[in-house]
Amino acid sequence: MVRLEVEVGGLRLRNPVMLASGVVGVTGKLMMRAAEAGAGAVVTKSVGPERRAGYGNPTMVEVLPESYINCMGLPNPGIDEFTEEIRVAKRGGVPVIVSVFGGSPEEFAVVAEKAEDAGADAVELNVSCPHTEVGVLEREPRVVRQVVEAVKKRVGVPVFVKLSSNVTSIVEAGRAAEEAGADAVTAINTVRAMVIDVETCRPILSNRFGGLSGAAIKPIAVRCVYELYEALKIPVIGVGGIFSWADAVEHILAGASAIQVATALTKGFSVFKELVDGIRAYLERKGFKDIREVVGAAHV
Ligand code: RRO
Repeated sequence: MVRLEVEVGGLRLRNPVMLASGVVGVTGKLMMRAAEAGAGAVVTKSVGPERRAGYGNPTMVEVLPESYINCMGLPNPGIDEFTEEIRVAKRGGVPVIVSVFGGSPEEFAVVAEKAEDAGADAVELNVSCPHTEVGVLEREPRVVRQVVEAVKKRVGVPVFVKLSSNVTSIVEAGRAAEEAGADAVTAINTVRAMVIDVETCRPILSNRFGGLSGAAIKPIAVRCVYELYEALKIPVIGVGGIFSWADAVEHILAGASAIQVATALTKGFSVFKELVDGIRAYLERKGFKDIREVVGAAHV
């Protein structure tokens, strides 16, 4: 039997396939469904201090096969109302990681503390939304450091930091997170992008800019995971363009201790079992006993 259990930044997972932050993480019931379908952990949609409506439609468009640009605009009910969804999600029986954002380090810390009080097993700091005023500020390594320091002072659960590729050096942001005490980094958030309608001659999305996710960003994500694995001591969680077991294995070979899926959920919840079974079959075929043997194996 191949061992698929992993430990990521102090969190034990029955398998390395997590639900990424995104539209499925808006309700506790949907997160329970992901857990029942085989996810090793679930991450909520990002939640902030106050209710936010998000942007008007259109907020999502398919631009290439299995690739979308979204500009949801951080819609969320605010952490006080969201605590009920966290409690429901916990019934799924796998770790619940609450994705947190705020307009300042202090706001991040307040939201993270409330998430922990509601039962979050870890928090993932969203310092990387590609198309909001919040994200633009926080991508700077200096601000990443301030946000992580503020949150680490306030919570006892593991702190993950979700990074952006929309920077000169993702490694600099990763180093800032690590030095400030982050327990793991997640790479990557969506890639800042745009699509224009040639008939109306206008950008299609209401916010003009959005974040590209899915198959089109996998090579960017794998590159980022590889660079972070090489530079950091803390674990890297890989996300970006994972639809098949081979996509997942590519991230793991680049250095991901666990992986996340979001866009692949457009194919249904069966993706969790397919990925777990596929990773297991790959390890067996290659003669490995433990998934940890292949984490970062692409590095010489
Ligand atoms: O809500 C969004 O528009 C959004 C967020 Br917070 C994010 O981190 N990444 C993304 O692609 N969309």
